[in-house]
Amino acid sequence: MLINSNLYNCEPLTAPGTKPEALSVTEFRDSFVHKFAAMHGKPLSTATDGEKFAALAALLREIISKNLITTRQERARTDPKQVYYLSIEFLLGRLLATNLVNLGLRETCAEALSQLGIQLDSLLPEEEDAGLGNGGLGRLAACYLDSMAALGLAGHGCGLRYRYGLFEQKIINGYQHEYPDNWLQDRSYVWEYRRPDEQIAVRYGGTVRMQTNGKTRFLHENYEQVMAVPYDVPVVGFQNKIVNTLRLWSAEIDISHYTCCRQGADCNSVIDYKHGVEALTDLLYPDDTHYEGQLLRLKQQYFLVSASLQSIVRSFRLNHDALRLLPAKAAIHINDTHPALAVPELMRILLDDCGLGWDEAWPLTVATISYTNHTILPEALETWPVTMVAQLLPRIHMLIQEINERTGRELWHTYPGDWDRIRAMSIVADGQVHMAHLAIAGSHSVNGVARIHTEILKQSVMRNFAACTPDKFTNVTNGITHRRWLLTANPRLAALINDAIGPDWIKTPAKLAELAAAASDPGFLAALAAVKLDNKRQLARYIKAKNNLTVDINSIFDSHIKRMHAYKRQFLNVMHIMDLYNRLRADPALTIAPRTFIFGGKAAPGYYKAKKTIKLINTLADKINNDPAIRDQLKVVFLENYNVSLAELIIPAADVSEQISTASREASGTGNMKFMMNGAVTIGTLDGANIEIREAAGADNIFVFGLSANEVLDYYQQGGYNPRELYTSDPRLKTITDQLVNGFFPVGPEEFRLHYDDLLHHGDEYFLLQDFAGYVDTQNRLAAAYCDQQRWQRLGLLNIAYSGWFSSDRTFAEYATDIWQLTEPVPFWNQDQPGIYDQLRPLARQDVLC
Ligand code: 26V
Repeated sequence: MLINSNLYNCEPLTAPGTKPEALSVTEFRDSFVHKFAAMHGKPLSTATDGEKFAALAALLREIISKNLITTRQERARTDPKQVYYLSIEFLLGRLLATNLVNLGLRETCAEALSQLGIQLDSLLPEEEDAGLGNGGLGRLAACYLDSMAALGLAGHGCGLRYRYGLFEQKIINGYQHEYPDNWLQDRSYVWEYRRPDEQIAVRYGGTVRMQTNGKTRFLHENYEQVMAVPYDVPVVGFQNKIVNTLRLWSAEIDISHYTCCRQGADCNSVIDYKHGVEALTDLLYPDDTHYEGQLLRLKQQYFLVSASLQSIVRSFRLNHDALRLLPAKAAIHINDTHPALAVPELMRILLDDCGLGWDEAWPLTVATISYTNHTILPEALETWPVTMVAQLLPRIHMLIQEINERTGRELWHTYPGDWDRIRAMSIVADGQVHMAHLAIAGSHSVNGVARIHTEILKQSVMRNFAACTPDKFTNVTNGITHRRWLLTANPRLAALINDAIGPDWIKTPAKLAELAAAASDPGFLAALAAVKLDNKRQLARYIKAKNNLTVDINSIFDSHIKRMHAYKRQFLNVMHIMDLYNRLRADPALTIAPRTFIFGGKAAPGYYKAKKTIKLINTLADKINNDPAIRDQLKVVFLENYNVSLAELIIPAADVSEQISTASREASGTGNMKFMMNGAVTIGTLDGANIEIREAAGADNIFVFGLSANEVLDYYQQGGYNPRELYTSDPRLKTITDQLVNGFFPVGPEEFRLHYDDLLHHGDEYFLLQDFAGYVDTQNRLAAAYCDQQRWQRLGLLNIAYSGWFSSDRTFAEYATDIWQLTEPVPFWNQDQPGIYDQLRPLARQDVLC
């Protein structure tokens, strides 16, 4: 096999049949120079990187704008069914590189800039990450936008334009400190289009009066009105000239209300009103211990839902007279329960604004809305106090009560006399509105995000609903966009793959499977190793710059990057590192496969234990990194402010992907898929999508350990777990656990007392002591595999080869055909190559929980 020795100067990554923008290098360069001069009025030679970035983004925006207009014109002509993906979070990250790739202009741009003495790579970090999400749920939404545009579907995101995204994390003395993420820098976002002419009024508070003259009507009066102004962020399709939009709503004052001040009204109340309105979309809520009682969060949810649905129905009515066509022309998808008020809001619009009767409106609502659940963690299942809903949203409250009564009556018919079951399925119970129950009642489809997750939903938290309406429940295993996570984030690997199998995989990621043939090609495996080493070198430079730590690029880069949470078990990883360290200290002659353990992740500001885990990792890092006795065989790194851009740097450089959640707790995980696609080998539990990764990659190509989901659930239900017994019987565990409080760490005995107590006195809820031995054994097996480099590279290669099924193009095609029933063909899915993904589909097994 011929390997392109200069991986940077490969041919443009253009798939046959696709249409990159027709712009030569010279044209691009001249347009950039022109744009720069017009924008900044100064010589390019005196420009800052920030100014060059602004000009480049503006130039791309022009190209994107043209495509946006033609996409809209084409859609107006063909009137396809529209998908609206409602999500309180969209974790976009940066858009410059991905827009260049999707336009087919990355190489053209890099060459044009280099002719001007500018490095494209040095401009990319000038863009602020759009961090409008907490983690997996928000990033998933962003991946889906990319796939919808790539597949040419008329799909739009609907979200909120938070002025501050997820907080910026700084590590000071080992502790997390939170700072506001001022991503807009008090300017406008380079990619967005503000559309004040399409603003929508959203109403809060007030009273509802029933009017009966002939027909019963409900009049909402004395409300406070807030204007929702849309900002459209273009979503560029992959070399297909399609541009969809992510519509982000921003809260602004209703100017008619505001002018009262000048006319002598109570100025204080007007100022309060202004501040209240501006606060509405100021801040993204971090996943905190619970949201209950946080009025502003409920206001945000309704703001998103009301603005989006009014705008959807308005644009539907511009083109269609018959409301009965709504489900045929619009699919409204709610990403978790945060937008579940879409159910009563659509009812409100259909009943109060459009004049339909209940029996017409309800079937239309259910046929239009679908819902994805993303967690079974009880503390994350949303409820809202009925009194709060009634006060803030009086008409919505009436509708929720009505939906509750009617669904209750139907259940009574199905299960006469079974009050316990009916109460358990109630939307309103114990003074709370249960958002998941509302979402299930008002949707025609409910799905989990990995096979095991859907099964657990059907057997536990949603079992009554699944028994009652089994056809509503379905699984769609998550996916990630290979265009961002492989093609854009790992250009060296993408180039190597192109050399080996050509570029068709970019359009049809299932074709990555053709790479498997190279598993016995030592030349290819060596080239793969060289790419990984280059990526590791790049990450090592970053670690040196940020943490002032030198790491060995030939050591195993073992990465654990995700939100900090007890169920994700960063602490189990720490326990293994402590054990390795203890072994090295006990035997000064011991030589191990050198390892660099890389952590990254934010803890919710109110999540005390997760913040202590960050301190624990950093304290351990200080101890190990400064201990000459271990001869640089171990390094521990915590990289601050984990975000999408940092993930794009870490994942291509990782050898090992840590996916070690307590089985049954991680709904799917998506980081696991990104690592797999970049050739990192997973060490993980049989949880979430790890199960399907194992099936796709082959059981020999992933390292699995730990309790099964069934075993965990049995322990939760029946008890019988005895962590103290493990502590006394395994000397390694006794040592590590005691070290948390016995002065081993130079921080005082109370610093990690909570970790100690949770293991020994609070039942070890996440089964760390139980899974420890299996984890250590599996880490040892993994290290042995790494030492056989040929074998290791083969493992990495097979992971890449079988990762195509986890492309969000596959996921989206499943949503499009099974849930939204889009009539338009989904390219590359059910048309070009029927069955190509089916060949890769992880085996459908009955014993999913075993
Ligand atoms: C929210 C909260 C809020 C209250 C405190 C604890 C807590 C814990 C977790 C969450 C997140 C809930 C929703 C979520 O982000 N789920 C994630 O969705 C991903 C995309 O489907 C999936 O890959 C992750 O496994 C799942 O945790």
